[in-house]
Amino acid sequence: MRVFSGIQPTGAKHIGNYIGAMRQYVTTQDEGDAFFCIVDLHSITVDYDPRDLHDRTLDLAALLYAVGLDPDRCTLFLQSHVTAHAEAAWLLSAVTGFGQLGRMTQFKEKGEGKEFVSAGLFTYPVLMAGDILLYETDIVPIGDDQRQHLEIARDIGQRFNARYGETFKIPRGVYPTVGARIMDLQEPSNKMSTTGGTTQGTVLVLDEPDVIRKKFKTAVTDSEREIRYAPDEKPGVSNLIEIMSVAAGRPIPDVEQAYAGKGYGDLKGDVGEAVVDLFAPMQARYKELRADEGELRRLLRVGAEKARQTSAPTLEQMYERMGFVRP
Ligand code: AQP
Repeated sequence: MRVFSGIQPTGAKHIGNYIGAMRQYVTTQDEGDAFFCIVDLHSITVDYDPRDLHDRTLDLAALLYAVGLDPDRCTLFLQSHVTAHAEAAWLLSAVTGFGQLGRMTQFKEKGEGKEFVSAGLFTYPVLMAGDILLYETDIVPIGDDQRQHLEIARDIGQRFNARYGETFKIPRGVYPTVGARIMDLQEPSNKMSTTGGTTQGTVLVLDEPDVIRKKFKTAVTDSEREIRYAPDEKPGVSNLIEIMSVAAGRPIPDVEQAYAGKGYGDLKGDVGEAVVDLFAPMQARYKELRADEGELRRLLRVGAEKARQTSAPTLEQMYERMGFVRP
């Protein structure tokens, strides 16, 4: 079984990225032949700083190894190291509807009120479709916010197959049963987000322990003061229960039961501690790995070579089926 997922190197990664995506990467690397891609080409679709992109890319590689990706059990690589991704995006744009791209929620949200909206922000899902389809992917572990993009990737693959003949395997998304959409601690009706969230409501994987504790202590809940899991009615408390469930490795009903009759302060304090304990070993490994940039670059070169070999036959087939004269 082939696994593929991508993650952007812009911005510091938060607990939503960890719970929705990275945690699933770690488990799926043992369930199949797994490819994880640091999607640096996607990061230039919104305003960004080139120096920042450069450093964050290496930061993210170190972080992914630190949370448990093993270079012997999966392939981690940079999207820009494998030119097939950019080529596939152009070819797939021939079978992507302009109207469908315009309906993407992320495009609308990220473009709203901006003076400059790049064409790349609009065509982003085409690049993402290529990322996934090139690898004959069976499953894509992602958070809930990527559902719409995965759907369009499937549509694009199906349209290509119908127009040019069976070429792509049509992948399915895999979402965590708990924590597929972690919410901002300060604005619990919005998802925790790199670009759209509050600083105090966004818990970073690399935040200092005291910063993590404080962010949880000041989390917004509600006035009812009853600890109960009901995401629609009580988004703040339910979000804390989900995070506790993942961080402590306990099912949601267990967490609910453990806090029955207790106050919000107890829950907030304990979730903070559980997250500090969860991230502490990852933070220590991150520091070690990030210090050896030569080794990080070497591992990424090995990953890119494997990704090139795996994606090349699919790209070649695309060119041939589309009628291009090959060299
Ligand atoms: N709040 C979240 N809860 C659960 N999963 C989440 N993911 C993102 N936010 C949450 C998942 O993380 C993976 C990598 O995301 P990304 O950084 O590559 O891109 P993104 O989705 O754009 O990240 P953000 O933080 O959500 O940034 P904004 O809001 O600025 O776009 C994906 O699998 C995603 O589902």
